[in-house]
Amino acid sequence: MPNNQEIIRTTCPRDCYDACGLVVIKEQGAIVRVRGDRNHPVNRGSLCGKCAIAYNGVLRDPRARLQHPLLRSGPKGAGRFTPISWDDALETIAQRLTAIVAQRGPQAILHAHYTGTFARLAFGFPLRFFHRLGAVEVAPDTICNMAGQVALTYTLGNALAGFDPRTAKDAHCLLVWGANPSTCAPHIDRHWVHAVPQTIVIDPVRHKTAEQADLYLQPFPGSDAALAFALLHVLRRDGLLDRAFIAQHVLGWEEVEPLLDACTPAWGEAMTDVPAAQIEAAAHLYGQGPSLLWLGQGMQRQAYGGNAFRACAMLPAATGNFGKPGAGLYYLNLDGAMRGCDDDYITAPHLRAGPPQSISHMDLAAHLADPSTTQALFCWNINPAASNPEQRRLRQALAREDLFTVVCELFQTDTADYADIVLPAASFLECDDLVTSYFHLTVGAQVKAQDPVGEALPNQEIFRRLARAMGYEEPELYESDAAIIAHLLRGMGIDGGFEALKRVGTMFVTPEPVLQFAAGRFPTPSGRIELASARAEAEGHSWVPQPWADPRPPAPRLRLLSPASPWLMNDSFGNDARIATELGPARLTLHPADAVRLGLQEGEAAEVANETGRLVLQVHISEVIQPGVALSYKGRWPKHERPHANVNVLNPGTKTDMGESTAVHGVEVTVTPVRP
Ligand SMILES: Nc1nc2c(c(=O)[nH]1)N[C@H]1C(S)=C(S)[C@@H](COP(=O)(O)OP(=O)(O)OC[C@H]3O[C@@H](n4cnc5c(=O)[nH]c(N)nc54)[C@H](O)[C@@H]3O)O[C@H]1N2
Ligand SMILES: Nc1nc2c(c(=O)[nH]1)N[C@H]1C(S)=C(S)[C@@H](COP(=O)(O)OP(=O)(O)OC[C@H]3O[C@@H](n4cnc5c(=O)[nH]c(N)nc54)[C@H](O)[C@@H]3O)O[C@H]1N2
Ligand SMILES: [Mo]
Repeated sequence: MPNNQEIIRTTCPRDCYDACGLVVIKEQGAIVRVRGDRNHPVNRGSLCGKCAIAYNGVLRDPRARLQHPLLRSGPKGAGRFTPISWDDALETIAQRLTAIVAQRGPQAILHAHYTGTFARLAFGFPLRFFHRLGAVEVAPDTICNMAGQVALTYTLGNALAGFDPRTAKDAHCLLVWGANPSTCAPHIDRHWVHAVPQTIVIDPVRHKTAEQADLYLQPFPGSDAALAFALLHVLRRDGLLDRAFIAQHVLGWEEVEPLLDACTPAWGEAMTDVPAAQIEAAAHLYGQGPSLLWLGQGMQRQAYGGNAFRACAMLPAATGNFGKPGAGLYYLNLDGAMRGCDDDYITAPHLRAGPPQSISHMDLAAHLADPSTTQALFCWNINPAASNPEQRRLRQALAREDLFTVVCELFQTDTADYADIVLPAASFLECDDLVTSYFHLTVGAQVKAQDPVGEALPNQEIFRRLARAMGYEEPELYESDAAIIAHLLRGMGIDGGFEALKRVGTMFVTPEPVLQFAAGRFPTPSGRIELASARAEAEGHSWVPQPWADPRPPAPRLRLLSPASPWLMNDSFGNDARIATELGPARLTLHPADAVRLGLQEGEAAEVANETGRLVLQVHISEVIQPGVALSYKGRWPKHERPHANVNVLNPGTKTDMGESTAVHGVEVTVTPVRP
């Protein structure tokens, strides 16, 4: 190492399964390069293409970053602002919020946030402020994964404590169902997924992980519950059930079992388009066990995604794939208790005066359009003008002159264009924090590598200052980052605190793999796995999961999937010039048979439309999908597109059966050629 070089080891806090280790190289006090950390157990030195570009591009480019607080000086949405001081910005916000609270109560203030950064403090500390304020929260997970959480909570009692990935060394089979590790967890895909002897992928898109799987099943979107029942039919028929486990741990099997009679492989094929022979093969592979089941977030973004998740969760229950090495189900490892991470300490819910109040993201546009319910909107760690449904209606609502809007951001996003005041946030390279992966049971140090650009501040400091401007007195609102980090690491049993963690970068919180539900007790009301759920029934759902598949879109409509792009991180990095080159123009992938039927050729423009909106996309023809399905990636910045919109202009914001969550993969569209 040249002696003018300094190396800082840190952790990537993006909303990604990988939580990679990074090395920041500085020369003469300035960052010259960000690359992967060779010592990190997940990424082992490499870095995905998108972060390698953006962390050496737009994220560190002061001209691209917000550097000063801004006050709107043009019409809403025009993106015209003048710099103001932090004091003036915070004073203005405090005055407006105080006046709204006095006249209308805090329930007239909405705040929306998500996982722009997933670092523990930058993600959670601002909630202390909003709890004290009493604002209405736009329930964060309703834009992403809430249906699956509700379904798995009914069934297992805890949706957020999946198998420990380290148990894979004892697994015979991994079933990846409705997840795309090759894009969304690229290093886990490379080093973990394919280390299990047999892999099965079930996904309407033949992505890279599917391509490399031992067995790939391609169901029509929204038909997963039927597929789960057909798999169970074969498991039962061929003697692959664990009857002793069922008798001891499963509630409601006797009510599910009669439903299986009709769910033959031939029926399964008719319902899902998956050939009967593949259904049999998948059941046999999974049934041998020990088997791991990874349920993806993509799969539950369907109108009956909750029912599909309840149905899929029957597989490990019926085959006894819990409580032993190499077995289990994984959705999200977010339960703080798995690591001893005291999440409530970070967010301080006790600062709330009344019961929590929230709305679904699916209702955001409607709420914002209505002055009688909503007077102010605060967005932080989120870019709803790009990521939310009903994009056109949302933009109209955001243009409301009397809606006081504050956006706390790194960049001048589409959402920031509608702000009255923009607050510049520091990036993860500019402040200390902790990163916990939602896959591996690790904790990593996010280490400050440079001062924030311009006058930007970490989220935590912004909300400490705002609390002061509001005249709040609770000491929780002013606690330092260092004190919070030290408290959390003590809880996780990390000897030596942040300094010790910084030296290694990332640690596993327990030395040995944790066995999922090892004690054979499930945190449901009965203590058993509840296929039959009184809670589900009381909340308006079926008593047991049902062998349903969504009706196919009526011709000539196609089912539109808009999953993650390998080059974008949600909407983050959509403003990086090199990423834009990798992305090319916004495309719509069609199956060759649909392209012929629609009279469309590769590279031609097509209008994609439905009742909610329209978009012009460039046609790409590929057999990664089956006929009747179209594909266009999420995450482009609307303001960089012509017309000013991304794929969410087509999303009507339909709610899932459970959790008032997003059914974005249930969108239907017509596609027609655009010819001069
Ligand atoms: N069509 C379609 N739409 C979708 C989806 C889909 O599959 N299809 N997926 C949905 C899903 S799963 C999700 S999670 C959402 C995600 O949607 P968003 O949450 O809107 O997207 P992100 O890009 O994760 O983060 C939003 C912003 O956080 C900012 N940010 C990053 N770090 C910080 C920080 O430290 N402080 C502050 N204040 N801001 C920061 C980034 O600059 C970024 O603009 O999109 C949803 N939208
Ligand atoms: N590169 C990159 N990585 C990311 C993100 C990103 O935007 N870009 N986003 C992050 C976020 S916020 C999240 S939530 C995770 C998401 O992680 P994943 O859930 O793995 O990813 P998604 O792309 O949302 O969806 C996964 C798959 O669901 C499939 N799917 C859609 N409908 C159905 C269905 O009806 N049945 C079945 N079986 N499958 C279906 C899609 O075809 C897609 O391949 O990834 C994170 N990682
Ligand atoms: Mo997400």
